[in-house]
Amino acid sequence: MTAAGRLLVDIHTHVYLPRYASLLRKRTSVPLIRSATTREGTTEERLLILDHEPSGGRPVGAQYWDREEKLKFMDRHGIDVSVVSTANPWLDFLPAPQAHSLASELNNDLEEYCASSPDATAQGYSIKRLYGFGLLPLVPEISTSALLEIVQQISELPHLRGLIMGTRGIGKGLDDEALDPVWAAIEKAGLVIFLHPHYGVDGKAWGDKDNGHVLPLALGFPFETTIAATRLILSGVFDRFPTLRLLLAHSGGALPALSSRLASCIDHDPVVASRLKHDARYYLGRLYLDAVAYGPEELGFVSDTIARSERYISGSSVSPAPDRSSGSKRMLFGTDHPFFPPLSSTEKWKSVVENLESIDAVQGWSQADKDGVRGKNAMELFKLRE
Ligand code: 5CU
Repeated sequence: MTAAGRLLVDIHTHVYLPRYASLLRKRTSVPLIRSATTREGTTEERLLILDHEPSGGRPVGAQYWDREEKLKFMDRHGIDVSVVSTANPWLDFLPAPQAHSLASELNNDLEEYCASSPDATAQGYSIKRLYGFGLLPLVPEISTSALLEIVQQISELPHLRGLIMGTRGIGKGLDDEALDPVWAAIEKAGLVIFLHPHYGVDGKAWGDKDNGHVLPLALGFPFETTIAATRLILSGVFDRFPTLRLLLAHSGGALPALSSRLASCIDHDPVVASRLKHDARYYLGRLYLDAVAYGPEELGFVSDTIARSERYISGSSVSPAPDRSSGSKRMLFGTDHPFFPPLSSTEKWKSVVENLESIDAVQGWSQADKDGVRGKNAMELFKLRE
């Protein structure tokens, strides 16, 4: 039996539920799944989700949709509990009525996927091995009432503890005032929003060289998250909804590194300077960030930028040195499974091992801080103690 404080919880792990995968198989434009013949003459399925996907898509298989494969992956890496989310591009490409009905069906599917999963063995706690983030039909022309209905649905499904969303909102991005009733409902329901990229940034920035997936994934994805989260901060969402819980993918992208520059640009802009209640750096301390950064120095730095937030409470006389340990409380382990599989067959995935080793090697994090990032923070954020 594992002590509950020592559970390993993966909060960044994806699935294409069977219903979603069947939809992708029927499509003729991206996103889609197609059958292809390999050089050996066998048939395989290939996934195309990104614009200009290199080499006709990537091979996909059961690890993308089969729950048994998720559990096997968890067992192989010692992961006790996963909070699973539908992978990008969610429902973004669908017309509003279809996005609405599919969101509802996929949320019920994910509830069943989690509710019927095995129990995790934790001393004194009764928990499942799988929990989930639901989906909202965030597409143009969707009505506010449809969005609120789905927030309500998610809040009533006992194994869904949040929702995943991309950066486009209902067409104008996440700083669109039309989303205020949605933020209010999510805040009231206590659901965690997992903000995840899909579109990257303008592909022209990547030049002509064939660098495969590297630039869009390493830079485009995190920059997209950086821009979306910054627009949310600038729109005053965290002043209007101070207890909204937002979890950023890939350790918040470049936001931690650029937050003081952002604060300075705001200070020098007469239009924006009076709009926010706090210095921009304050809002970093209101966020949750995954620990999918692949390096201990990055994790340590990110936790510093979270920790110093208290310095920037307007009118506060407190000016403590950043306490890396307190910053760690808002960081949570993730794997990005089933993405980033190893290129050759190995027992454990390098991408997972690197993130676990990084957590272990952060200077200034105590054993309790590391246990927090590995699982205890997730247990608290997602209220996994039933
Ligand atoms: O490799 C990729 O394309 C991806 C993706 O699409 N989504 C994700 O979460 N990670 C990697």
